[in-house]
Amino acid sequence: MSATELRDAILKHLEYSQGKDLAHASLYDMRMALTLAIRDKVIEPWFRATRATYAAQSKRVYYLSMEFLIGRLLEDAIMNVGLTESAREAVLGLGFDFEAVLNDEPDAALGNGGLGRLAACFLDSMSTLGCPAYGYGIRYEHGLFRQSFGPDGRQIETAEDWLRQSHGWEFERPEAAFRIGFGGTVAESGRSAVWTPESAVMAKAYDTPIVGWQGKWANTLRLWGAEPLRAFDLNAFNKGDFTGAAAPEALARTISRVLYPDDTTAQGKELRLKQEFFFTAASLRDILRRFASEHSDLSALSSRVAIQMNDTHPAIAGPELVRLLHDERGMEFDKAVETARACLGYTNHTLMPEALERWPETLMAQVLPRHMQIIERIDAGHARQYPSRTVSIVENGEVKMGELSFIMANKVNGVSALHTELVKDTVFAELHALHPDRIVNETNGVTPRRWVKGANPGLAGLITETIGEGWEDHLERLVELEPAIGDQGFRDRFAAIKAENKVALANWIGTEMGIPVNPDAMFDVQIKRFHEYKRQHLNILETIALWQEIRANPDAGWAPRVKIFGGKAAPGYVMAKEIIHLINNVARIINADKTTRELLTVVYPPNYNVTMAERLIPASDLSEQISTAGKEASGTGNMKFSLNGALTIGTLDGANVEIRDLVGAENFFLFGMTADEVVECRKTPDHAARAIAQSKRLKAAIEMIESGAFSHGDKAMYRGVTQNLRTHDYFTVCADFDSYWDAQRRVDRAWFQRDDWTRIAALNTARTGWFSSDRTIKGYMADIWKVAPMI
Ligand code: OX2
Repeated sequence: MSATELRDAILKHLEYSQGKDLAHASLYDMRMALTLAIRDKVIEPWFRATRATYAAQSKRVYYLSMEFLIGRLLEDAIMNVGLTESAREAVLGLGFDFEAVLNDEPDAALGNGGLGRLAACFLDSMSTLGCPAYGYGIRYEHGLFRQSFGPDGRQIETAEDWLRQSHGWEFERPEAAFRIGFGGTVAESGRSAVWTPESAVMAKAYDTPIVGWQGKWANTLRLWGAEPLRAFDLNAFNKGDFTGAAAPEALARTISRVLYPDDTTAQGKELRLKQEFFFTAASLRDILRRFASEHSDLSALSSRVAIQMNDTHPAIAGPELVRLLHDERGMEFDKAVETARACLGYTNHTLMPEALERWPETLMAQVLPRHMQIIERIDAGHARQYPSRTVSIVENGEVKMGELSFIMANKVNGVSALHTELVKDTVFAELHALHPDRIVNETNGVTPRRWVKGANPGLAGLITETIGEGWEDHLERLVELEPAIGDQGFRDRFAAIKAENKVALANWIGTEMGIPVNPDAMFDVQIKRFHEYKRQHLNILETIALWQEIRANPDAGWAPRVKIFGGKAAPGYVMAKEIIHLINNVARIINADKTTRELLTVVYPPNYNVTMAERLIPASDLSEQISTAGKEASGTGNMKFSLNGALTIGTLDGANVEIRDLVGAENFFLFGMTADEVVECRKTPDHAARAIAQSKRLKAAIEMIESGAFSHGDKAMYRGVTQNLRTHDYFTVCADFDSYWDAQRRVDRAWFQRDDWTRIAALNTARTGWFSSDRTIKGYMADIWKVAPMI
């Protein structure tokens, strides 16, 4: 499509969809008109893909996820249909700033962090590979909260409202609606049972087409919105009870109102359980309806249907599918269990005990009485089959969703090599012994379209110039860059692109935050959710220690650094919020110190999201991946940094291990204990006190916080953090501190060998093509879903 044709299409939508002429069009009108013109281009591959899948009677993948952290769609879609240049020219020709139009799109934050962003990368890869697939989730009215910082540096949360303006991508599907019940009673009827729910809501579908690279294929992201069965109570209204009249509607809508802002702790909330059942049950009904439109024999279900449970959030899919097959379609119980299992896969994303969902049996029985019975029957069946087993799904009055998912899935996967081994050895050790072929590894990946081509057009251009076209969907081809890295000219270009990205980021930080940063300094970046295991406090302690040493010894050859933090803490996570507060106040004090200004700046832009990540990652020199070993299941940010030519300072945790193997140990700043050593260390009860006594720098940094230096003299302000470090320190910040400090000094030294730094940065890009989510999805297709690509 030429720029002129696209221009005409935009004008048509301005007029007929937005009801505006060009003279009166706002930025929003222009963005919507462009979105609709691009969406039109996506419809054709979308229909084609749907028809081809029906014609081939192909098996379909259903990716059930509570979270899809998609970010903005417009720029990505324009790129995937190959219209970036035409769109820029057309929009410019109509008198609008192209970047401003793209920036007008709200960031769809229907997820918390890695788990949700992984789901979004998977959608992109499934469409790119021609894997017939649906993403199923919840159409939250309010995505992840908006973060700001109060004048004192504390995190403030406000509601996010991405749907305030109409969402240009989605299609409302009033015909695809299912009634989803809760509570009530169960009556035995012959061999099965009849569940009569006490209340119900409607799940209504909203479809967003997701187009793959080069527009060859498009899949559907189907999100469910909750609606009342009846709009409102006219009788109550007529009696003057206006609030009462609207009550059923408000209650029903609550279910898809907000995304739980908690990344790694299970929410013991009835609403959360209802949300999980709501979207899972609606998706399963939709899946069975589609299957029934093509086939009549339900025992063939697993040859046509692969359902992936992204974490345990959709774990109720097991019992619900059994209920649909057994109670509602008369399949014999054991056969229903077998059939369901043959369809289901389960991805585990964490080993942290507090993140493994458990529901009180009483709550489960109250919200989903029939499912509770089915769960008990599945549990009993498993016990009968494996009489020696000691694990069970229901234990101490709780339903353990991890065990339920494991037992109801035919494949269980971890998300990095190390994590998968730990899954086998720890949380699911006994189940693994009983089912030795069930656990497989599928190391995470990221989509190179968004994270290299879109976010870093300069680097993408250099790659194409060097190795030719076609690397975007064959990222393993990045190894072809390696011979070029020996050329001074190539390295200079590589360095110049990084420098340009850094200038752009420095300007943005200057405008947004009013903090001047030196673009020639090392950009040292830690962006991710705030959690003690991710150890942002290790980073800020090292920052304080560094600041002190620079002051004491300003001419010791320090590498100038800009420390950049980004990320949100769950609103109820007190310790993580205290760490955020501390970082902001350390930044305030350090940035005000004229004597160190040239060497150290700390910036923490608020409201980190996908769009901000796209800005920060291409401009980063150093990637901080410093979690306590054994705690970060994989990480995916770590992959984005490496691909964009940042060097990593990190522990042997999650996918860091694989990154280090690929880029070479000599090109990775490793520090800290291994997962096994961490376990050993914890056996010494005073490991933290000992580490503090042995490290004068750590001791001084903690004491400085305790002195009130960052809290206007208030010595008690950060006691939560410091006392925890001194006494408990479960995440072994203290024990790893000196090793981290030493690694940072190795980073300093490396920084001064700038050409060699660039060489290593380029090697990071060249050697990490394996982390494309295309590779990950091919793994799922072959090992778990048994689905062949359609293109
Ligand atoms: C995250 C994990 O913490 C992270 O390590 C991983 O890369 C990501 O999932 C994708 O697999 N919630 N978020 C995660 O786990 C849970 C639970």
